[in-house]
Amino acid sequence: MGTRNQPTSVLESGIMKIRTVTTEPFADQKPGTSGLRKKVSVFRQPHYLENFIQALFNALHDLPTLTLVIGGDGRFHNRDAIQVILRMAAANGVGRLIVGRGGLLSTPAASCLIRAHGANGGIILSASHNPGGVNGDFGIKFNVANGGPAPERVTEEIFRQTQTIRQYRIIDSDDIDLSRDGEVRLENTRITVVDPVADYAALMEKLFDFDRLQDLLGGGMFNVCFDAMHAVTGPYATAILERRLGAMPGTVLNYTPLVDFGGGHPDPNLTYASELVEIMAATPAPDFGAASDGDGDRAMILGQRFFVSPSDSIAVMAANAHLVPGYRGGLAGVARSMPTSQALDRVAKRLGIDCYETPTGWKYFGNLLDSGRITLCGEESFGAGSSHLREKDGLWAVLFWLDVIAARRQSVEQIVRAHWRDYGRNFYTRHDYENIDANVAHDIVSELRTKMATLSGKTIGGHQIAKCDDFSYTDPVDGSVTQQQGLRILFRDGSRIVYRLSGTGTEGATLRIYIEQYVADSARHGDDPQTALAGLIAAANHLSGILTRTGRGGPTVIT
Ligand code: VG1
Ligand code: CO
Repeated sequence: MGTRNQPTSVLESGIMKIRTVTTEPFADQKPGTSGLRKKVSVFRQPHYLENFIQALFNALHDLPTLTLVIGGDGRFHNRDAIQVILRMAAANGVGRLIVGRGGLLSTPAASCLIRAHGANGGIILSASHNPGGVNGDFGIKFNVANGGPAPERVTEEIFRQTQTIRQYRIIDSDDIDLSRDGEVRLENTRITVVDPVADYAALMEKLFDFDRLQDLLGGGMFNVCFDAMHAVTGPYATAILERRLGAMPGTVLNYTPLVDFGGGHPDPNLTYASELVEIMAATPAPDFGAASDGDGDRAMILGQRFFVSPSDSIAVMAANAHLVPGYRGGLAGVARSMPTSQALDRVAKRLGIDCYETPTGWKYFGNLLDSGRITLCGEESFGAGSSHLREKDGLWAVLFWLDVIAARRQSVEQIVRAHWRDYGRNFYTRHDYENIDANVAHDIVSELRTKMATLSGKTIGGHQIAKCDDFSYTDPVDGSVTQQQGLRILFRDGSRIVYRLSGTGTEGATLRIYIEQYVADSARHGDDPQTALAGLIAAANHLSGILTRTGRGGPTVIT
């Protein structure tokens, strides 16, 4: 076993040593919306990574019986960090580690491997949609045995451990060779290096009609452009779209994962995925465009000169799920994060199923999926997923859309417009003010909170306010309560303004303003959302004083 690998011989020559290193706690190791995210320079401080990993191991029990999946999105520090984690896992006596070849795993593929191998959890090295490189961000997410992000009680326990940590354990050894599949032992820890794509691709084949997709993509009549943004989905999209389904070579752009994502910002939205946006805006353009984020759990869907709002995307997927083999049996229920538009609620109503409203972050969907209450769920931030995994899944969403297109033989735009005609249109936009002064951001939010107490009954932007609150969620499965998840102004006609501070940034603060208004009249469905929502946008800006308080001319990103 593992005889061809260097570490075995190191072990045999007996020069490995478990060291116990003395350390001091760092105050700032509290995981946010999706794991611990910091600047690379923060993570590279002596002991910083080690402290967090030891805190994680301290929060787990029976380490020798555990199997953990490990991989990352290939960003700067991925390579070094993974070696440290392997050495610490061995020093702590973790039973088995399943590692993606090259240290790579997309977030959905990690979730898939945890489930496929019955592992107890996984460590994903990623700061997702945040920029990478030596001056960029790094991150660590911990997933549990269902394959999903650790629930709050687990992240709280890890954080608690980081605050009292005094030592960590690590082994001195050479780097483990992660370039080839196979198995090695490091002390008592069995380390298996696996193909990062195989299990995931097999799962996709179970859910979608690959013959139909092959007809669509391999015929040369339907062109796809998938921008992997030099992040982790390149190998997945190339293997599945080009090699397996016969899409033209060159379908996948920027397919090599690079440590700095080629200097880009792997956040698939209209601002940062500008290369794809330009390609899809040209004449002629490919029939279908998509881009995914750093760790592959998000996807932006575009038609020819047509943008699909992520909230609409989830609603369209739910309404068409019966056309996709993996979902032919029907949807048990659906869920969306609170700021996501209510387009999904309309589909659920028509289908006669429940639609749950959760706080932002995938961890809140876990219990609903595990208990069989829901089959499909999503967020306005370009994340959609289903019971096939416990993470949002970018390439899955792309395959889902393509399978629906293959079944309906209609363009992206035709499908979305037909959906609006059928259900009405929930006009939606999100304005992000990135990297604003943290004190200013907190002042804005606390003043809004005070102001909101006096707003109910008033009319702003031409809409009468029914109620204002700070969103709070009680999990229907375990009864856990999560508070202060976003300030909501709810209007009588169903329109909404929501203010929320991001929990994934690493610099200053990011204020997100979410605005929604339902329009039944199909004559207005072609309007530009910024125009259709102008009244509410102006009201939201005025109420928060965002422009004057920050001195900004407008949002950093408009979705
Ligand atoms: C953002 C999104 C949220 C998503 C989270 C993680 O969080 O709004 O919907 O679940 O990122 O996505 P926040 O707190 O910045 O709004 V990923 O793809 O960065 O792991
Ligand atoms: Co992501």
